[in-house]
Amino acid sequence: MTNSTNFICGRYQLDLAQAHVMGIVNVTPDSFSDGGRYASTELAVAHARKLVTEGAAILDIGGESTRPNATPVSLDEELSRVIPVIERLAAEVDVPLSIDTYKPAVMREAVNAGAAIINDIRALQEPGAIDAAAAGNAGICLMHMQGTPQTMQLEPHYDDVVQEVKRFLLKRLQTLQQAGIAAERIVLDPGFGFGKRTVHNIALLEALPELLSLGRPLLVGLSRKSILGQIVGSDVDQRLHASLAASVISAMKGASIVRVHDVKATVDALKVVNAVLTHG
Ligand code: 7PJ
Repeated sequence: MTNSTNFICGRYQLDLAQAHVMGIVNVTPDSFSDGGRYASTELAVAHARKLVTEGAAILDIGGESTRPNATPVSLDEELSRVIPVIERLAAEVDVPLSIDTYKPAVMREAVNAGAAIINDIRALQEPGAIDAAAAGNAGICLMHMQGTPQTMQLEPHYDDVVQEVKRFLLKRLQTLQQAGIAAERIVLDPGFGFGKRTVHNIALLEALPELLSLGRPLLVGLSRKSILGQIVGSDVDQRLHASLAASVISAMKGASIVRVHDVKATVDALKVVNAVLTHG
């Protein structure tokens, strides 16, 4: 059965007719503690548990920051950050775990450790990434980015941002299907803030219904991003209300998964959206 709202991810199947919350779990060394790897694993696992009790339908686990100008992390370092967290969570929570990586080796090990979704800001364009993702039955998020995290915000340029993002996502969707990956394993993401100016981000947010015409559910990540800071004029730790507005707009315009830091508040906001969208 092909159904544009069914999302197969590992042993899970999500019905994305309604909007779901993906909670962000960053596994980065705790700069305020000298407890090392054990401490950062414990912190991430505890945070992830809290997000599940707050209603996260998916947890997105990442070991390398992809913010503009972030320092790249080695393969070994990334593995040693994320794999222990995935192993622990796979044994104790009952929501799909997503691995936020573009490295094929991390994809493979994360899936072996229990990850059910591969969330790739490079849309499986690294050599070997398609094979790594195709191997199991993990769900896949394909995201659009112009440039690389190191350079993407220097001079983003588009003639028609919506059509260019749409064409890119369609091409990647087709390439994956040609590699034998079922469409039901794939969700699409316009990649807010990844090589985009404010006007581009706003145009894409407005045009989510157009991207939905690609036939797959949409994932949106706007939580605490600098585009919101530019609109509201607030620092990154003061963007909750702007982030909630962005999640509500995204869901009203058809996004199925919103990737956020503030799970409890977003779950409540989306309950209101879902009540309206399913009315009558
Ligand atoms: C996104 C992501 C996003 C997807 C990050 C941040 C930057 N994955 N990983 N979509 N953003 N799929 O959270 O500020 O927008 S990291």
